[in-house]
Amino acid sequence: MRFTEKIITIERFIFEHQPDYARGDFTNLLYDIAMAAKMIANKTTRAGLADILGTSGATNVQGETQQRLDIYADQTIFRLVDHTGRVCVMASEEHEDVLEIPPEFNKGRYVLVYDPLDGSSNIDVNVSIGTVFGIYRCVDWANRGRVEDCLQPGRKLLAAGYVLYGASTMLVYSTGQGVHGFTLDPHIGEFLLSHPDMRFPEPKYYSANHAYFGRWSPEIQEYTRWLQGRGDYEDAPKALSERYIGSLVADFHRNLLRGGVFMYPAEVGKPEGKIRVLYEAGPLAFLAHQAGGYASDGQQNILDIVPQTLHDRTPIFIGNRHLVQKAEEFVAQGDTAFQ
Ligand code: AHM
Ligand code: MG
Repeated sequence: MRFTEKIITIERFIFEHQPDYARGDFTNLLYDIAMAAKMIANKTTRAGLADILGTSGATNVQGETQQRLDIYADQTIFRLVDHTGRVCVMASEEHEDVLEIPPEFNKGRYVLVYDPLDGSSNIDVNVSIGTVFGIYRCVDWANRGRVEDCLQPGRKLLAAGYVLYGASTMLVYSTGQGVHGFTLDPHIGEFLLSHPDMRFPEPKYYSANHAYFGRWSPEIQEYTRWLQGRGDYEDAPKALSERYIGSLVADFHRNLLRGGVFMYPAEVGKPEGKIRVLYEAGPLAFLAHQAGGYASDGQQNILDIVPQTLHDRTPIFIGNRHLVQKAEEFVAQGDTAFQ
């Protein structure tokens, strides 16, 4: 009997597929993120027990203080990485300023940006949520550890990925050599390669919060009709079905597996949209590109946006390349001040 399906742990995969420039630090930083993912997953699966064991900030029956999950996720990532000598600075969506490396620890060459737990409206209702991360190299070794190290365009990312806390926990990442997905086996505590070389297939879905339809520009409204296969368009796609979770990681992940486009466009009075350039749009744009897709703010490639501040936002269209390019065509027909 011959077993053909290999079982490949994330550790082995990262080690065997590390980019040429990667020395131990880069590879170990990815391990650290995988470890953080396991620790956060361990809490998210118990989230519903908070009411029984004690609510946030309260002391539970075991005498432990319950923490909000997003704060736990934020601190877990920081505490796993700050003392390793691998990064010189971090930035988290949860903090206004950069997270400096404590003076007693060495500063490495890498920069970690992350959204510890995205999809805040879904945290307390047992709906999928996610962690998003990106890794850059510092811009100036001699002065490493400044905000400038974080304010780099997505095009400069060395690696990016996300963790999806869903029916199972998945870690999906890329170091610029394709996108690879791993599923956590909770019984042995290992991420195992389950989705090698992920590419957007022919699209099935589009994802948008239709409650905002009235706040979108006429061109974006028309774009949604195009996605639905309505109107008189020769190049209309096969009518797409709508799916929207309200957790960017989960919406992106589904569209990556099934094909489709996610959009959170500009709105009247909210031209910047909602999604953060540094912690959400940039890393996911990097993954989309690696999976044969594309991400745009409606006018330019998200990967070209240089964030001016840590918390800049951007409109976003992300998914199958031709669907995103079509969004750009519609946007170009309108008033560019209002996409
Ligand atoms: P958050 O960072 O406060 O969690 O917000 C980001 C989330 C995304 O995950 C999701 O795509 C979007 O907000 C949903 O927003 P809305 O509820 O306006 O549709
Ligand atoms: Mg977020």
